[in-house]
Amino acid sequence: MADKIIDLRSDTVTKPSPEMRRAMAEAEVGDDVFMEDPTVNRLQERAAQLFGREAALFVPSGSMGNLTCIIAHTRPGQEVICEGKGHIYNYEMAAMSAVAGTLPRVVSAEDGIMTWEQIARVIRPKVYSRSQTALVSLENTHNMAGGTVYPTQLMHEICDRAHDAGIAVHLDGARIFNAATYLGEGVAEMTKKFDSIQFCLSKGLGAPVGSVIVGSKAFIERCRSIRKMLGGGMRQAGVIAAAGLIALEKGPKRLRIDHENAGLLAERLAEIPGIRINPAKVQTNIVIYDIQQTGLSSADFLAELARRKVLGVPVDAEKIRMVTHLDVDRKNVEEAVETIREMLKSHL
Ligand code: TLP
Repeated sequence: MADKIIDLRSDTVTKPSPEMRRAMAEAEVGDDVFMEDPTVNRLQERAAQLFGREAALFVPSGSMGNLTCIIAHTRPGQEVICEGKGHIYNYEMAAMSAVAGTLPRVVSAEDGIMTWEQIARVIRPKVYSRSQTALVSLENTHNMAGGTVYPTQLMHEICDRAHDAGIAVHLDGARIFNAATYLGEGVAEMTKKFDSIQFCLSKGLGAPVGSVIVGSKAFIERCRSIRKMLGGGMRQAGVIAAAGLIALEKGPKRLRIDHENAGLLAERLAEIPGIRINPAKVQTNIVIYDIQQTGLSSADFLAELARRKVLGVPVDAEKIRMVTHLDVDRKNVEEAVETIREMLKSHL
C-alpha cells in the first residue's frame, strides 16, 4: 500500500509551492474593482501578451470565465454549439441555461474533437421563427474525452467557417498549455482565431485559484461588467494573482513531465487484466480507463482504492479518470498502478 495519499482525482488538487506562498505574502495589492491592483494588472498584461491579444481579465474560476464569455457573446434564447462530453455542458451547473439563458446544441464527437461538418449540421437556419446559433464553444484539451488535443488547423478552420456564418467561437482552454505542450506549438498561434479564450491557472500550472479570459479590448471591457454582475469583482486579488504569475511563467515548462507520467500510467494500466485502455490515445495528463471487466462498479473500485490511499474520480459507472500533476511523480504513478494491480487480484 502507498505510504501517503496519491491523489490522482484532478490537476486542481495541487498545493501552492513555497515560492508562490512567498510571492502571495509579499504581493503589492490594491482594489481591483477600481482596477488598481498592480499584481492583477501585471498578470492580465502578461496573459494578453502571451496570447498575442489586446487584453485579459482575471476571474475566480474556469466556470466563471466560461460563463462570462457565453453571456458576452449571446442573448437569452440563442444557442451555443458544444460537445456532448464537454465541461460547459456537464459540469458547470447548467449555468449556460440557468444564468445565460442559452440553449446548448450538442454534438457528440469522437474523442471530443468536433469537425466543422458536425458543427455545420446543427447551425440553425436564419429564419425569424427559430432560435439562432450565436456561439460555438470548443474544449482543448478535452477533459472527459481523456485530455485529447484539437489539431491547430482544425481549430482555425472551425473559427474561419463559423465567422463566415456570423457565429462567434469561444475556447474553453482550461488546459490549453497542455495542448500546446503536446503539439510543441505556442498558444498565441494556436488560439489566434478565437473570439475569446478562457484558460485556468489552477490546474496543471499549479496556482491555488484563478483563470484568465483573453480577447479584444472591447470584449474584455464587456466581460469586466459581466464578471461584476456574477459577483466576481474581487478587491485585493493581487494575493492570488501573484501565485498566478508564477504559474504562468513556470507551469507550462514542466507539463511535459505530467504527460510522460500519464503515458506511463496508461501503459502500465493496460497490462492489468480487467482494465481496458489504449495508451496510444493518451496525449496529455488525463487518463480514462474502462473497468467493466473487473466486475466492479466505478464507485466500488474507487472506494476500495481510496482505502489503499490512491484516489481517482468516476467518469461513469464503468470508467475511471486519473490525472497527473505537479504533486505526483513517476514513483507515485508506479505505486498507484501496483496498488490497483494488487487490489484487483482478489476480484478476478
Ligand atoms: N474541471 C474539473 C472538474 O470540474 C471536472 C476537473 O477536475 O477537471 N473547463 C474545463 C475543461 C475543466 O476541466 C474545468 C474544471 C473547468 C472548465 C472549470 O474550472 P473551475 O473548476 O476553475 O471552475
